[in-house]
Order: sequence, then C-alpha cells, then structure tokens
Amino acid sequence: RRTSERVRAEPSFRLSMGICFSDENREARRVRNPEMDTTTRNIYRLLVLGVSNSGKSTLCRHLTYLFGEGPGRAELQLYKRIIRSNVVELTRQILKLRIKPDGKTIDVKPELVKSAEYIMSSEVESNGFYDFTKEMSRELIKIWEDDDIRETKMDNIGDNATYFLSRINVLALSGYSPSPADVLHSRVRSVGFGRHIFRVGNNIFEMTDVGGDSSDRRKWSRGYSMATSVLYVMSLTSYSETGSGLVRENPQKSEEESLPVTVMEQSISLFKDICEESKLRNASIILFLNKRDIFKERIKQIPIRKCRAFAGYDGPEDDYKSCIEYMKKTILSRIGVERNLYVYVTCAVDERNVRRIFESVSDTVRTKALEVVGTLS
Ligand SMILES: Nc1nc2c(ncn2[C@@H]2O[C@H](COP(=O)(O)OP(=O)(O)OP(=O)(O)O)[C@@H](O)[C@H]2O)c(=O)[nH]1
Ligand SMILES: [Mg+2]
Repeated sequence: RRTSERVRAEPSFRLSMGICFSDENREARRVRNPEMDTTTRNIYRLLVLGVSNSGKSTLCRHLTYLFGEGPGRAELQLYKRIIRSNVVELTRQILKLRIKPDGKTIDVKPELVKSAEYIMSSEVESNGFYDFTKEMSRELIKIWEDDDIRETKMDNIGDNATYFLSRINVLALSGYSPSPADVLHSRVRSVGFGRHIFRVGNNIFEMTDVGGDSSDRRKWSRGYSMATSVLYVMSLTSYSETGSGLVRENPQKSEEESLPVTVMEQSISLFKDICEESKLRNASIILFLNKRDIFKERIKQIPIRKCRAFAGYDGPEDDYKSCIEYMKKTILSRIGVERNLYVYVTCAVDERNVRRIFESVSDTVRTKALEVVGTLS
C-alpha cells in the first residue's frame, strides 16, 4: 500500500479549505467591521508553512476555534462529509492490510466477508467523497465491532484512525453534527492558499495556510513579501515516515545504507531554505515541532536513530525529552545563517497546549514586528 494512494483518496480543497472556517465574505465583513477598524491598528500576517500532513490546517482551525468564529452551519455540513469519508477511507486502508497473498480474499471472519467486500468496492464520487449511505454505515459498524479489526496496528493508517474508529457509532447517527474535536481530527488536503482571520485584544492575526504537497510548495513564495512571521510546522512523527510508509529494516544492507530518506529529512531541508530566504529576512520564524502526542508513543516502537538525520543519537531510545532535545539541536544546527529562531513542541489537537503556545507566539510575533519597524524607520 502506497501513501500516494491514501493521499489521493483524501478529499482536497482549493482555497475553500481556509474558507471552511472564515470564508472570504465573512472575512471581509469582519475586517470591514467599523469597531474592528477604529480600535485596531495592528495586523500581523502569519504564513503557515510545512510539508503535507504536518498539521498546518489543524493548527489554523484550532486557533480560529479559540479566538475567532467557529465553523458555521454550512461548514459543519461539509466537515460531516469529510469526516465520514475519512472513516470509509481508513476502514478501506485497514482492510487492504488484510488482503491475503492471493490478492483477492480479505482475511476477516466469515460473517464479515460481505461487509468487507461492500466497503472495498465503494469508490470516491466525483465530488471527492464516499457516499455514506445507511448501508455503508451499517457495514462499517459491523467491521468496527470486530475485536480482530480493532486490534490492527494503525500506526501507518492515518493519525486520526484511533480517534474516529472509537466514535464510529456517533458518526453514523442520522442527526450527527461534528464536535470541535471531530473537526480538528478530520483530514483534508489543502490546495493553494487558505486564509483565517481572528482578533486577540487589539491585534488582528491573519493566518495563511498553504498546501504542503510538492506541487503546492512552488507557490509558497507568493506569500513571502506580506509575512510578518512564518510558522513552520514539522511533524515529529515524520522521522519514522517515508513517502510510502513507516521506516523498515532492510536486512540485506548495512545499517547506514538501509536507512531510507524520511519525510522529516525533506522537511528539515525545506525549513533550512525558508530560514535562508532573503525575502523573509524581516519575518520572525517560529518552528512548531508538532504531533508530540503520537511521537511519545512512536519512539517506543521505532527509535529516532532509524532516521538518517538522527543516526548519531545515543541517548535512551524511548526517553521523550532526551529525543526531543537531540532533534531540536540537530535541526537548528542545519541552518546556515544567523537567525533568531523560536521553537515550540506542540500538539495541534490539544486545546490547552495550543492556547498556551499561541499566547507566547503572539508575544514573539508582536515584539519582533515592532523591532523590524524600529529598524526600518
Ligand atoms: N494526534 C494528533 N493529530 C494531529 C496533530 N496535528 C495534526 N494532526 C492530524 O494530522 C492530520 C493532518 O493534519 P493537517 O492539518 O491536515 O495537515 P496539513 O499540514 O495541513 O497537510 P496538507 O494540507 O496536506 O499540507 C489530521 O488528521 C490532523 O487531525 C497532533 O498534534 N496530534
Ligand atoms: Mg492543510
């Protein structure tokens, strides 16, 4: 199973993804709001960068939930479809892992064969979603009530798998409406630029979320000249992920040779480029080492040494703090220019963590912006 297949099956949106939480009309209404205009002089433009699946949109959505307007009714309807589609896709991925060597039959209990076949024969419709009919929800519930299925290792399926599968009965209800946590765990690939605006005290923050796929990265530079600050999101778990799955041992090769290129290495290299980008020299750069919750569990199974960038780590394998310190040091040592960089270890789905970190980040952004104004004047 290749990650690219999984990615294709994830719904994606051009610009409208940002709109899910602050569509341009609403955005314009808020910015034109006279109260906001007369009392607010400070607008900070935050450009959120990072490779695909690092958690950029999740962070933007969470901040909009905390400090802006939550999603409206139409947006929640859209999320309902996204989430249900995510669940069908996750189930298909798990069933694919159970396809027998004959390539046709699926290794499930006899009474589940029909359900498994039904789900595997479903296809994404032209609107980008799976059709979540009553029959589909019945078959999904049957599959997820099975103990063997629930015990499948879900590390490489999707970061939201465990969360959604424990809520399948709720998601299938006819009157289901996504909770904030459901929305934050949903997965939708962003395409192009999405904008989120919210206000904290007298300051307006305008966040620009981008798609992280290689085709989208070419467009990132369009946002450089406007950025007060870059929030670069790097998934901590990407040390163990390659484009096509989790890092695996290759017994045929020596240890050093057998280490594949990980997503983390690609992300570090992009981060280095961003830090060295002359158009961003006046912007503050803040690095978010995200998905710390999943990382804490992942290091118990895959040591960080398995990523070439951290092959020199000789501390305790499952010591979270020691691993993070080493990774931070290694990432920062790659940057070839003198810059003040700010680093936070985050969990974008954890409200307390996001709130606390944003308070600190907004202080940094504002202080640095004032320094730049001072230097330019
Ligand atoms: N458990 C957990 N899941 C997270 C965290 N951050 C993001 N996720 C999940 O990771 C998945 C990917 O997050 P996104 O925010 O869509 O990633 P992205 O960087 O916007 O990806 P692209 O739009 O493809 O560039 C989603 O299912 C999120 O719910 C985190 O800190 N912890
Ligand atoms: Mg996104």
